[in-house]
Amino acid sequence: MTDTADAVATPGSTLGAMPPGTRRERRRREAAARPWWHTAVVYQVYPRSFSDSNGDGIGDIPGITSRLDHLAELGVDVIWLSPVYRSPHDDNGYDISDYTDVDPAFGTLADLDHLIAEAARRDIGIVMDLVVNHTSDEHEWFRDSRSSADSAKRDWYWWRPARPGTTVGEPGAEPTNWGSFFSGSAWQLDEETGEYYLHLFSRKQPDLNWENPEVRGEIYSMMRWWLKRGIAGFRMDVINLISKRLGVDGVPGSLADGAPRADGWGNGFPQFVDGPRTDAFLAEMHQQVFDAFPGTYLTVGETPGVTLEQARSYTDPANREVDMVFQFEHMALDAGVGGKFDPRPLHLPDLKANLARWQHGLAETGWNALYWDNHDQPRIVSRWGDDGEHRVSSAKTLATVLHLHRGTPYIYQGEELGMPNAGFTSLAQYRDLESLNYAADAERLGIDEETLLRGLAAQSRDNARTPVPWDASTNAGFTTGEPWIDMTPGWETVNAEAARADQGSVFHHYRRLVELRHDDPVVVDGAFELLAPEHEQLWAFTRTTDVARLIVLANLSGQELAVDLAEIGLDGGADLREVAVASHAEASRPDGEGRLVLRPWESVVFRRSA
Ligand code: TEU
Ligand code: CA
Repeated sequence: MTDTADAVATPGSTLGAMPPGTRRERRRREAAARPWWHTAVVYQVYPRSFSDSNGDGIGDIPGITSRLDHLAELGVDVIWLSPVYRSPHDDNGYDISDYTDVDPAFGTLADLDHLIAEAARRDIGIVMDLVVNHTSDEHEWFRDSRSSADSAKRDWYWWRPARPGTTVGEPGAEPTNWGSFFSGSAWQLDEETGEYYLHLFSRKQPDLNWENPEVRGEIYSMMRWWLKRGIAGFRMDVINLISKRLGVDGVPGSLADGAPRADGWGNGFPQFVDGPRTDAFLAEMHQQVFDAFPGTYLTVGETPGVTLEQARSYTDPANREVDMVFQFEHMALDAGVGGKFDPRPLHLPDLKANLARWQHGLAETGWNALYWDNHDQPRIVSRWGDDGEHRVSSAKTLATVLHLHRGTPYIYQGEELGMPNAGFTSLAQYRDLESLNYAADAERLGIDEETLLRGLAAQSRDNARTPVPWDASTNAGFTTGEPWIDMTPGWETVNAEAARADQGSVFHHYRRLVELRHDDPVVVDGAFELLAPEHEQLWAFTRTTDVARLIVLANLSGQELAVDLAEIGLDGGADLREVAVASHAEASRPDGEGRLVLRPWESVVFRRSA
């Protein structure tokens, strides 16, 4: 695929020079001081479930464009668009068969250009999802690669013969014992050529071989092609899995087995997470794609299993790799011995300690990406909040503590409405490949139906993938057809129209948090300090610059909580008066003795000059 690099357009540039005073013009001013994405807030759209414009029950790009005013009112700066590329949708688009075309289910390239232009008119950039650890098995590259062992593209993927001393196709003949992320082996036998190909995710998602420079070259030119269309950057799918550890047993190109997992397959993480050439590949990508446009684009790597040290290396501006990464340590804090579908209660001090460690770990070098929700995680208000009596205040308080941490916050569609989990009660309601594969494996693992349904109800990715409720009309205005997946109950009252009309709603709380990040440098730059780390209900921390200090006090329980401010290291607590943002209309304030009583799930952020 050839391209002329110099023709790259400035993100959303169809509108030419920016009128003074626009957010982007302010960003240009601030860019001198810091990268624009330090003050940005990103909103993730999962196209399949956002808004359907043609009544086929599947969300699409014109549907997204029709809802841009909702995002403009929320004040977000960037939309992260989950994949809309041509795809057989085995994994809802994370299995791409053509990187430079839009899937008809979502619309056309012209629809996407229109979305980019309409978003730019509202000062919103579009970040695309880059899924290049693997392609679809229906991508022409893989069709060519599997066509014969002598294919010129054979080495574009990971092909291996059966394990020595075994019979092809027999259990145990897989080249390594690695298990896939989606249950079962990570290897699939190709009957035609009698060899196995690697797929860390589904069989229809064969891994690309990044060791091959031709593969990397094709990917970089594809990325430059998208930059020309005026996008604002990339979210990079499982980007720390692209370098596999080779020859650990001294045999060139060999791949080593992993220690047994709960499901009996091997844990290959040590062989493909943060592999030996990941930094080099990311640096080469930056040099080939972004170097010519310093400070223009936002790049965020999705990096399951990443360590803090490795994240600091990936996000160190001096290394010119990526701007930030999504870490997953906090997302595993409620996983039991049986894994994610064996949930256990969260111990709040663990969560506070984890985020604090990443705050301090990337304080000098690197930058955090902050999130509770995305299309792979259950909804936070049900997971670690209270989606019953205290749904609104717990959603607000969870938003406050996340958005007041240092880093770039990500809001997932519906999170700004305080949407709860899907509440599915039967297996038939689930659509997600990971959940269905796990369910299919449950019997072998001795998991009974009731335990399975409980685990899925708590942790399935489908909890995040039900349609966004826009109003109280049929199917909450998501579609005039039959939704591809069931609606989350309660949409008659929990919907965007109702939330925008109610100043006390979760929506307007998120709008205020976005505003605070845009207007108050302490939110962006303030040094982070956790208070009362062992407290099991209170989440308290400060953000301090030489100008001012923000004091965040949040009650993450359904009971009233009395806090002695001096006891948690807040001297002069009694004079905390100025409230920057609060979960309740009438924010609780300290009494004369510096004692503060917080209502269930109440949070208050005080501001005082340094
Ligand atoms: O997710 C990678 C990833 O880490 C998740 O699969 C995660 O392990 C799992 O969902 C948690 O249970 C990315 C995409 O975000 C996901 O939607 C894709 O399915 C996956 O990569 C493969 O592209
Ligand atoms: Ca549609």
